[in-house]
Amino acid sequence: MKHTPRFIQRHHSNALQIRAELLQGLHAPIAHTSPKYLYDELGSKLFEAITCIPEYYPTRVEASIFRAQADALAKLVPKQASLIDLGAGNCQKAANLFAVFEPARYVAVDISVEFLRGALECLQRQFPDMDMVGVGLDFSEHLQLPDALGLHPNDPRVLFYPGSSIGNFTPNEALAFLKQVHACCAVNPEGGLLIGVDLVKDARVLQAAYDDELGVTAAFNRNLLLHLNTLIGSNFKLADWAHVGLYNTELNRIEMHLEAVRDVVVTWPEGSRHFAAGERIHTENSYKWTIDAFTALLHDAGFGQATVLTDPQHQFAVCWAPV
Ligand code: AVJ
Repeated sequence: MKHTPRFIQRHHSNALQIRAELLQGLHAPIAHTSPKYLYDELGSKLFEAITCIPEYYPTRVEASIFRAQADALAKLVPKQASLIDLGAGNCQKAANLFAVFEPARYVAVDISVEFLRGALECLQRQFPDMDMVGVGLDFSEHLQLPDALGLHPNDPRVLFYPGSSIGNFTPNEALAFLKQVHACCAVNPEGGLLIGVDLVKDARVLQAAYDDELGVTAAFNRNLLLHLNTLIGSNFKLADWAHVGLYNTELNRIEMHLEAVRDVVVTWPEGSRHFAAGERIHTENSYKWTIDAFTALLHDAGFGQATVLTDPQHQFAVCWAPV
């Protein structure tokens, strides 16, 4: 049977809520924005470019683990499952695993549904027999898959959360999120979670990965200002802001900030804010985990004994956590 992809758009927050959330963050003593706003159309493309730069090892190392451990993964992950890809982006990581997992259905979930559309249509042409659904959904607060998906409770569910996106959550938020993921795949005892996580390592390696020489990460971060100008009608000027990517060794996290290079006043329809030279907007955290802390987290979220696959240098880990 030849399939065409279906698309479902969930609007969790309307323009007014987004505006209120952003303004609240911009007015806070330490201004901050949610990392999800890094991903407008250009932001998603810039992130794709990041995955190609020499210093950004996570994507490459994770792919090498998937390649080297394909046989082990084929034994762990159930076949004919619904493969639910959280933050699918260009869908390439999941597509590379289709031959290993033989999913009956592919559900691509991403906040940027427009980015998903092209990727999924292209993929459907390569795999005409697979049922494919694209879901535009912000699952960062609540993971609630729409009923319209028509997922059968009897089909095993494999949730796929690669790339160390889990690092955007604080450890407490990560626990709450993984509990929801567990509830989602626990409908069938064969289900589970396949997740990628970036590991604690030499600060210089981490720092370089988030402050690359070519300046792609800087462009990705600074593009947020252009997105904000569109979203709230502000007048951020790129020339006033510099990218900061640093490793916070106490909290085991990369932090991205935008730093005012001079005194600036930014205005938008409802108000304005003064930023002194050197003042920052905190735009992202990317937590790094140890294997022990992460397997404990999976256990606390309700999963069974996890299998951890890693690269020879222990830079990155891929974990299969059965329900
Ligand atoms: C998409 C959240 C996994 O934290 O490494 C890359 C985002 N930010 N460079 C990461 C990101 C700056 C990325 N995640």
